[in-house]
Amino acid sequence: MKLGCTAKTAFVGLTVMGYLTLLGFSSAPETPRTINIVAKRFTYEPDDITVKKGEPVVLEFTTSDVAHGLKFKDLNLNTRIEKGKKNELAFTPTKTGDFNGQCSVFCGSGHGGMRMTLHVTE
Ligand SMILES: [Cu+2]
Repeated sequence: MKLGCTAKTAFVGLTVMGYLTLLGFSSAPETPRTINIVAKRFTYEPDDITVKKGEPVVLEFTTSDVAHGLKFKDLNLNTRIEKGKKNELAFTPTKTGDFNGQCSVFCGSGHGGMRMTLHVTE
């Protein structure tokens, strides 16, 4: 039957897409990539991340001690990292380069040195 055949083809297609996704190939570039980052006095783990220009990304922050923040002045991004919750910063980089981020919520003596580097590649 024609309809059944189409359904089967669609199913096989979806299955192949599933495998490709598992292998790290995504057929849906609009699905944001998630990077988990843990903030603590006075660092981020990781503190050096690389993303691609035009690729939507979600930075998912948690703090393991007090509230922190993260600000990329040159990218006009700023977020608070509150205790006991996941703090998401979603964006799509539109320019390449190396960007310096720093904690934007006063968190103690090392606050001024709490930094992160974001690399945006082509
Ligand atoms: Cu701070």
